[in-house]
Amino acid sequence: MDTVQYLDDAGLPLRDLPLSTPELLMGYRALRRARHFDERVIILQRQGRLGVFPPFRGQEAAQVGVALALRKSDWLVPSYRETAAAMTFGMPLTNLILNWRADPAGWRAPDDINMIQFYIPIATQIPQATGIAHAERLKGSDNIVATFVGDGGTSEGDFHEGLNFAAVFDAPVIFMVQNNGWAISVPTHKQMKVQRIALKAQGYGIPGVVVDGNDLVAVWSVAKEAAERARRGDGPTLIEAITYRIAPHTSSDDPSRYRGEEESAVWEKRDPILRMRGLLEHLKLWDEAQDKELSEELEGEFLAAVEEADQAPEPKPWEIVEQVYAKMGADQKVAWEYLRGEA
Ligand SMILES: Cc1ncc(C[n+]2csc(CCOP(=O)(O)OP(=O)(O)O)c2C)c(N)n1
Repeated sequence: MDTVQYLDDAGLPLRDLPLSTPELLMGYRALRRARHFDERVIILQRQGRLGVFPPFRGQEAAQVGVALALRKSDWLVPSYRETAAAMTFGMPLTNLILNWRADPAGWRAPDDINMIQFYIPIATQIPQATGIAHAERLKGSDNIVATFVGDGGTSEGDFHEGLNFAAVFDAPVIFMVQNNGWAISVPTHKQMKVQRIALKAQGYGIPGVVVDGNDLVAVWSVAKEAAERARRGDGPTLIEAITYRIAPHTSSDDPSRYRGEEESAVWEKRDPILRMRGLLEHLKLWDEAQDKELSEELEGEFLAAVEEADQAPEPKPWEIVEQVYAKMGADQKVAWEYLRGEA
């Protein structure tokens, strides 16, 4: 299968670009904003001011490109690594910080943002994304759903069920697989026989596309096509973004236990942000002064979000079960009363 790519490793265009100048600039800002957040929250985590965090360094383009292809009324159904997609889709940074502090106040998206909370049990988001998409279709809307899963997640039964149902019912979903080479310590080739995850699409009778996941122009354009297809009622698309998890699996992981440094050094050279910056500089759209100004702006935004999160009231233990169902079920109520000390 061919890999869709627009930029070489230095960011020089390999062919005509399908994006406008304002889009290129917006894309670069979104990448930098995501990287800034990722770098800064790791420091908070090391200071004991954040819980376990799953970093996404190196995967910004694969996430941002999909989020930018969505409309405000669409849905984002992310897995735990998709903080970059969430913030680009509009999730406030304060919520994200509270979320990774395990504060339920950060779990729920504001009412005008159709994002479901980060899914931790692998691939459970897939059938749910399909269900939301199917429901939107039954309601007669043309809203679509974008969901994410890792290479490891594609080995789960939920992945199969969700894709099959979506294919059969033409559910408007973008299934974005970030093939980042590793499922914690298990390399992709040790857990599947197919050469390309996008080939799995054939088993469901839907299009499968392979894209250079570190090339924002490529990811965004492929996601736009998949979004248009879903919106006009032609069903789901499976996208495999070839990328790499430069960072540890989470803030608690030590990748030197299972992989060599040479591997990530190769991928550092394919950094999605440096490539996009290379492109903007080549097109004379960006310079050092603008970059410095952007860094200052991002730091200001980040510090304001931290301050707001720091002022949030201490979460109460029983809040942890309050958002499971809109109307509390019997088991949920028992847990809630127990945690409130009323049992
Ligand atoms: C159902 C389930 N089984 C096991 C785990 C433990 N677990 C957390 S992350 C992970 C690996 C996932 O790898 P991948 O899907 O490739 O995503 P990545 O972390 O690389 O983004 C596992 C097995 C879990 N969270 N849920």
